[in-house]
Amino acid sequence: MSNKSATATAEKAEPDQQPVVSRPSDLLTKEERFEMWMQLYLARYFDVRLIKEKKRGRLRGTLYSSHNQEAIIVGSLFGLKPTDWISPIHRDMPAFFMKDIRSGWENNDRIGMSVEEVCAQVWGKVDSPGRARDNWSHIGSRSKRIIHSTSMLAGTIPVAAGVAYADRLNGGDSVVITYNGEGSTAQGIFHEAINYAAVHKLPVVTIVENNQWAYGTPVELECPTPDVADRAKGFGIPGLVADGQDVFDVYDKVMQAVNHARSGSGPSIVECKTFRAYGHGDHDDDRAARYRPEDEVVQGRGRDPIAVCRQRLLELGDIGSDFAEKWVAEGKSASEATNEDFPEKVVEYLNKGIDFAVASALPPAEEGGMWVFYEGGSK
Ligand SMILES: Cc1ncc(C[n+]2csc(CCOP(=O)(O)OP(=O)(O)O)c2C)c(N)n1
Ligand SMILES: [Mg+2]
Repeated sequence: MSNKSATATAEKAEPDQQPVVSRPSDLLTKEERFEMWMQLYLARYFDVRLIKEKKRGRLRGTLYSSHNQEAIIVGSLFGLKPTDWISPIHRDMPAFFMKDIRSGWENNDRIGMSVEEVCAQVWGKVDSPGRARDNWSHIGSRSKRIIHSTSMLAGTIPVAAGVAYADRLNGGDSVVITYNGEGSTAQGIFHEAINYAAVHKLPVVTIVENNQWAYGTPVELECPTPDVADRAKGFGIPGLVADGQDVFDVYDKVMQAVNHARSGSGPSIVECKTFRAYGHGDHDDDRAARYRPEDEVVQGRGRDPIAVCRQRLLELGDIGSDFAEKWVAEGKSASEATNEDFPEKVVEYLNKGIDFAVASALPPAEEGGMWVFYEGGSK
């Protein structure tokens, strides 16, 4: 796993040569790096706040926490073109509203869902994309270029291959990013779909969020090779390993894969090594505390992506020491963290989404039987 510093490694250049830049993140500006840090807080706050809302009794349904895995969401989305496609899963709920957020948090024209829509989905309200048919990630949007999420592990990779193929036939240059837990990688469809993408050199980047646990199964009972990314060798495609706690390392590895895909060279697997902070869902938290050794959990939560990013910004001189004690959200569970641990902008942004969701109505009961079968028209 690469933990090298982000200092530019420009090789000694002849006067008439451009310096060789080895990492895409070396080209990020100070403002962009700071924006990535803010986005980490936003993803974390979404999680913290929803857990609080549920504890307060204002929210029902199962939550699938992305706590400790935010660098994967932010680092993978940050370098995409607005027109690229993504297929998030249960663990990536913030990705639905953070896709293309770089075009402006308040930009209504960006090609990603709004925080209001996503909160309405979580609350199961009429203004949600799923109109209360589900309260979590089973949503998508063709216009926002988000492939509908499914519960079938690895089930979106073949869809991603199809979307990529169609886009290529239509003369597009889109890349499709699929997100999967390491628990997806022993599924037959994982292999079939990546094989298909490799044979046809389709621009599909398969991200594996290796958080060490698939429900109650540890990764060593899921995958026999040291790195899940080793599976790429069988398809003749690149298999990259990123430090999933380091947003800049994730960005680097995903951008390498994205550039490879966009240039017509085909798919890649990017394994992001991380650790699942809680149970599979909050219904599993008590059990997870028993099937996972305590020291492993403490260690796994020990490198918080928010702190890793802050440290990097301090080293680079992007922020001063006054920021060292500001917004200390890292290492805090949802019950420990307060609004003061987060930038005001983040709290306000999410408040708008939650206020919208709470105020939104439940759908009329008559809708219950609708849209189960095809009723004509197209969407
Ligand atoms: C095809 C398929 N088989 C089994 C399941 C049941 N299932 C739901 S979650 C899960 C484990 C997922 O592990 P991982 O992908 O690592 O996700 P994480 O728990 O880390 O979010 C399983 C086996 C499923 N959803 N789909
Ligand atoms: Mg897992």
